[in-house]
Amino acid sequence: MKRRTFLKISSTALLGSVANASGLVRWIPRAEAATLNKTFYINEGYIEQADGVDVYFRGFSNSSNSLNIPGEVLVMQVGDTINLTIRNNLNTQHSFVIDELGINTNIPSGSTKTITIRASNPGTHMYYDAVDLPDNRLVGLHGALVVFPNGEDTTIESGRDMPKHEFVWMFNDIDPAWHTAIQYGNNTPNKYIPRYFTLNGLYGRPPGAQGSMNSGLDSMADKRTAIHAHLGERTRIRCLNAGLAQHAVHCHGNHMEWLSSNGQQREHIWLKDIIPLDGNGGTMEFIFPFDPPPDAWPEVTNSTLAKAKAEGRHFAYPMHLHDEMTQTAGGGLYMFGALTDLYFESN
Ligand SMILES: [Cu+2]
Repeated sequence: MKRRTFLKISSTALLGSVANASGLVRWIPRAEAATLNKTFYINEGYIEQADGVDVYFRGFSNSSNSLNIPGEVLVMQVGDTINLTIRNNLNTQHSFVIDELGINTNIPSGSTKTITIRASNPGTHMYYDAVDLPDNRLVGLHGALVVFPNGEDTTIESGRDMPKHEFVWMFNDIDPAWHTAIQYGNNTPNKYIPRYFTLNGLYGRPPGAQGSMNSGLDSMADKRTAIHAHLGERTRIRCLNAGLAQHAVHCHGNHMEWLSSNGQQREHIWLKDIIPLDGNGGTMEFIFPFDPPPDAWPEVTNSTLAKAKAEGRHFAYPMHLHDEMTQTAGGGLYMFGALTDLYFESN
């Protein structure tokens, strides 16, 4: 039997291992379609959680000795082809699935498969392993595919101008007892009790919490998750939920422009302070406009932002979840869960 590749990822090592894993999406539109090549490795290992506990994960990773949770965001534009090669380093069978694109490929233990990805419409999709659904998706075998319009189209799906910044927020919830059962091939417990809630695999320990602002562990210190933008720099955030819990995504500072849920464009764009995100593979997209927050005092203007910067302060507003379970997280992790900050930057 093949030797298992087993990784122990500490919070410091994690920083390197998630370098391209999540968050900020950079994309320069092209007039010509392209063929892109990418390789993932299905690996397993332990990741230290915000409270110091090691939890077992599997991930679509960027090398044989890394563990990426979630997998790197795959980015393409309509007309492109991605040839994705996946090597399964584990002694269990896995798969690669994107429901909306009709992709479902089995990858037996120790084998390598190449999958061709093409998309005819812009959108946000989850890729995941559907073996023993939802088990392998929950233990980390998931990531996002972002499809942009072809390079000549400067509008987003709702007919608005392309935003200045693009981010992916991948949510997950983690019941360590389930992870352990899946690791050993045992039946999962009857009850699912998530103890950890993550955003792009990271925690939301706020500044001041013991050990916080570690960029390998805390989303607020991660520039691919916490959002930094100037006034007026409209930012699209594509939320995906690999976990089972439904969420209520709440932003401070500005109302959000609700673009879509589960791939369905909304006919009318509502301004909302809370938007639902379905569990079990749900998606939701919104624009955070980075307008001056109404009624804020001091007012948020380029001059108050410059003054704050000179004094070493910043204007940041939180995104957190308005669902009870993510706040209590099994009773022990209040507000260390899936939250991050939106920073208004000075020019
Ligand atoms: Cu709040």
